Amino acid sequence: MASSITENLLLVTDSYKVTHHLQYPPNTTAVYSYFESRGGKFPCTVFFGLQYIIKRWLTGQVVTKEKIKEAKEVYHLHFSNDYFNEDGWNYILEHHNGCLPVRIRAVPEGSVIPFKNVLFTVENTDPKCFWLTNYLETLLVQAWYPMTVATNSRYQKEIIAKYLHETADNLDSLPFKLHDFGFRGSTSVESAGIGGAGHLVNFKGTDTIAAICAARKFYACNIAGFSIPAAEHSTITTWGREGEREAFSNMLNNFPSGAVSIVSDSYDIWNACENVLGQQLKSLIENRNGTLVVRPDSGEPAEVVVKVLNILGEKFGCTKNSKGYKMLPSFLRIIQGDGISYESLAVILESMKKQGWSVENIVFGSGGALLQRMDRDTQKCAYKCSYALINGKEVNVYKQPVTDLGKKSKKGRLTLEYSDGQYKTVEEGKGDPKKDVFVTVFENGKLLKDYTFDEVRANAEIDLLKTA
Ligand code: AOY
Repeated sequence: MASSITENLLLVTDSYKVTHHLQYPPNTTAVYSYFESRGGKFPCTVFFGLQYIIKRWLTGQVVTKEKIKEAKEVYHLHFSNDYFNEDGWNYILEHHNGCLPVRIRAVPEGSVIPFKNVLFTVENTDPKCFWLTNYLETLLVQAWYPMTVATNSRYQKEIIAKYLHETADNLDSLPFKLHDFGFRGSTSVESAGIGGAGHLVNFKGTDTIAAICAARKFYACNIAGFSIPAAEHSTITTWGREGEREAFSNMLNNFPSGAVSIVSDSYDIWNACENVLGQQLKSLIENRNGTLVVRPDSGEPAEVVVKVLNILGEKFGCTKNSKGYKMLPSFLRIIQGDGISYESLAVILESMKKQGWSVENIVFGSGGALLQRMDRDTQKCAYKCSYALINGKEVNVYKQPVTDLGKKSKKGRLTLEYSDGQYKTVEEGKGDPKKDVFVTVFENGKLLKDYTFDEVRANAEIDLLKTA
């Protein structure tokens, strides 16, 4: 039984690429391509996820007699013709033992790189396999997704850090301030795992177990994320409208210690906060050995959050922290997991601050906007050929469409240089190898560099949290 749509790398490409081996100039012996973010929503991109793709699809004997046979059949039917490069793949099987004669060089995973810089390069290592470099584009460009999730999540970390810095005693709670609710809104278990791991590069709170599995399997991380017991509407509403108080007290009693989250908007969030939690269950909450996290889940987030804080503050009392902002008692917090995105976050944080509430009081949950509401254009990710060897001559290859100069591509062999705290892509092979930050991560079927999740996290850490 096949465990996924296909295990056959020969089928993991766009149809047209199957025909490209017949289209390059005669005597092409090298094709060299690179991946970049050409711009987009965020000025820098967190490089993350290529290692998953390499381990999942490219390492070891990925070409077999059976895979060639299957691909030949599929492409014969698909094109009603025999465009499939059977000889080329048989050559790899026979001369490379089914391992890919390709080199991939990349910036270290977790690096935060300004757009318009090269992030990785790909080239064939056997002159007969010039066609393979861009056959792999389809698969390799899918790195846009974990990178874009990690990037969007990191920019949310930056905003939260800024507001914590202004309104909280310290930044200790930052790693748990944005919790991943996105599993159900992802398009597949695989996507949730990959994207959720992108979020965990920046944070430690997740309900997306697939992300924990991805970090374990592909980044040697024993446990990348944590969670706490939490209610969903069904576990509250099955007690009936008149049973909400009993549903709440049942939660508090069945989880007598530690943090527990109770979704409180099933009927009337104001009544739930003021009367049920703030009066009827007040002493149960105060005497419990842990933190109750109240979860509103509807309405205009910026308004609901402040109103819930005001009610809870009135009922349970509050203090002022070292920055002069209001704090609920330590056994009481809130979590807003509805309508959270990079954009809405800033609005909510600002409205909390304006009304004197420390951001320490809240944790955010995010689903659709964290793992799904983005595409390859969010960071304008692209893979382009920049160099070739044709008839033994080096050729600088580029595109420069008059209809969109933003799509201009780089020329020649590329290095990514770091000096004076700045990244710069140097073109046409003119780079200084001593300043090059690229690492050869894959060559001829072998993974040459294996990043741990801890290394990725350290590379991606925001400046406010960096310890000298
Ligand atoms: N989880 C913190 C722990 C998680 C969740 C997951 C969709 C949690 C809710 C909570 O407190 O309330 C998927 C919606 C919510």
